[in-house]
Amino acid sequence: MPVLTDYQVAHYRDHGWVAPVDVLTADEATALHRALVDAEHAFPDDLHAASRNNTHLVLPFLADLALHQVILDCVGSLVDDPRSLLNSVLFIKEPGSNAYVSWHQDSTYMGLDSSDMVTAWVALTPSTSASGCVAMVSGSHRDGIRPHVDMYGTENILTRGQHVDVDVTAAVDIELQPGQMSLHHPHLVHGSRPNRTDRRRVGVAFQSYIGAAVRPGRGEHHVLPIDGRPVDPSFVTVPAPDGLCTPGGRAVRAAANAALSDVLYDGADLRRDY
Ligand SMILES: O=C(O)CCC(=O)C(=O)O
Repeated sequence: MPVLTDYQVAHYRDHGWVAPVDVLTADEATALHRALVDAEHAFPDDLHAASRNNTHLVLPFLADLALHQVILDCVGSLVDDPRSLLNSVLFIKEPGSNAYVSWHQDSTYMGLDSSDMVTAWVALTPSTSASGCVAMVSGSHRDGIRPHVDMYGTENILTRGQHVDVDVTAAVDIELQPGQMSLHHPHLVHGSRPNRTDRRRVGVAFQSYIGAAVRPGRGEHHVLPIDGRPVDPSFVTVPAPDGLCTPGGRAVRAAANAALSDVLYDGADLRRDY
């Protein structure tokens, strides 16, 4: 039975997002966050503020989350024949940090030929208005990709600090408890504000699950197959990690991140480390 109700699917089509969806129990999410913190301490060179892309390729517990059946079932209701996961990003805002994410549309720089994809953002700690949850501009996915300006900015944790100028007064704060997720369309304008609480705000964005008909528009894309079915050979398929930050996993992640950086920073004046 599909996890998303017809109402939720209709909400996604209409608004460009749907939330909250329960994926893990609060205890499971808290245990995952603890495992993440342990890994951050054990592997500081692999996991730090400028190294948060594609951690599911070196952390088996995040690969397991990426392939969680509830997430895959939801994705299957929103994407035509999903076959693979493109990337992941750990979006972490430390307590009281000014880190924010400028208003943007995900697929602007993703280098794919189609928007048949969806991002799943899973909260590992409370993501609230006070802690700088993701805010979505409902319905903004309907008019295609708008012009973006690269702003960078030291507190902006988005790669190019890309920014789109839209009226965000009606943006909806997507509050999530640990273990809940939101799903958003690649054309949806969204962003997030600083964390004004004394707790870490941690979310992992699986960005994005892509349909079987999607093809690279430019660059090389490394994808994790999600259910064993074939992925088009125009993509480079990568394995889930066989242990925590193993040499093999590190090599796979490094290649995926290098390719991702080439795609995301195509035509940019400045390339950041992430
Ligand atoms: O986590 C955030 O604050 C922003 C997330 C985001 O931009 C995304 O998932 O596409």
